[in-house]
Amino acid sequence: MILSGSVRAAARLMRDIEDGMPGTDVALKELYRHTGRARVIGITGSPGAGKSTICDQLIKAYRNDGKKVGVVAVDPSSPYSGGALLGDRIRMQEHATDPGVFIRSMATRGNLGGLSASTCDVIKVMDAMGCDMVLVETVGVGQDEIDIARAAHTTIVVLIPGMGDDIQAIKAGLLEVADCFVVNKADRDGADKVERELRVMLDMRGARKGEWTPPIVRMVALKGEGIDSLKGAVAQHGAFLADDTWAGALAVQRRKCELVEVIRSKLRIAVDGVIDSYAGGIDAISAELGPGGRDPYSVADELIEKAIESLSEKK
Ligand SMILES: Nc1nc2c(ncn2[C@@H]2O[C@H](COP(=O)(O)OP(=O)(O)OP(=O)(O)O)[C@@H](O)[C@H]2O)c(=O)[nH]1
Ligand SMILES: [Mg+2]
Repeated sequence: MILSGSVRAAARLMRDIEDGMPGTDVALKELYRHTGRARVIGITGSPGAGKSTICDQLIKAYRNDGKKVGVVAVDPSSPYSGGALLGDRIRMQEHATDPGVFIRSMATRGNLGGLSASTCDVIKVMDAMGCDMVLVETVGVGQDEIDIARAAHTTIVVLIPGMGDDIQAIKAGLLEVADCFVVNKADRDGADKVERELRVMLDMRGARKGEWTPPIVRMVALKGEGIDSLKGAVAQHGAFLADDTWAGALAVQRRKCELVEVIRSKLRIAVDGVIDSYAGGIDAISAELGPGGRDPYSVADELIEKAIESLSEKK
């Protein structure tokens, strides 16, 4: 159904993945063979940096090329109803009626197996649906977001002027996952300074031979300025990834992350299931713990053992 382009079937599966419904595995196993065509582009950066505005510009640019575009907006904190867009994404809604654009929002709600695992699954569905490009917007704060960035082929890190010392903290975590930097809001003072600081950091790291050096693209996303350079940088990185000397190793690296995610997610769901089957759940189990009672190590062993039993029963 999804392979033949049924948007409703795909939307339902993506909602089930978000809600952590059992049984999505069956569909994903089927779909997997049909994935691998889409280019996945992560867009990350601090809140309000202009990620959605950049996404919007990229959607326009790729649609002009006749490409099908999927967008996954990952919002780690604010709760909102499934499929609904955050206020700031109203701009993207102009694409909502375009049959070549699919937009999904992911919230932590219901993501039993972890946000990054379910985001990866949603990306796969969009890939199998025939999306040429999948844009994934995340707020670059936590480990989840960094894991999601790793799942992308190309990760764009968005910085803005006036971040002060924050830039150091943000860059430290994101430098290693960045394939391209955007200095957005270049219409404001301080864009030069951010760019200079970035160059110093990149120079300090030093380019190892044959390694990719992330380009720095200046943008005024609100006006669409710099979008062609960004598109060019993404295309260049794509060509680099396709280079024989790197393609194999990078693909294995990405698949390794993927496998670890799936293992973690399955275990987490299984253990949660076992805990839920106890009357009183985790609180009741924890109440038995303490120096005079049971120790957490044995209890954890017991829960994990039961979880593994439940997994083999499911087969
Ligand atoms: N001056 C200026 N403002 C911009 C530019 N790009 C985006 N903005 C504004 O910055 C604000 C935040 O933009 P968004 O695209 O929503 O930023 P975001 O990173 O997606 O924000 P969150 O998803 O909330 O983290 C909006 O008011 C935009 O209009 C720019 O190039 N220059
Ligand atoms: Mg946004």
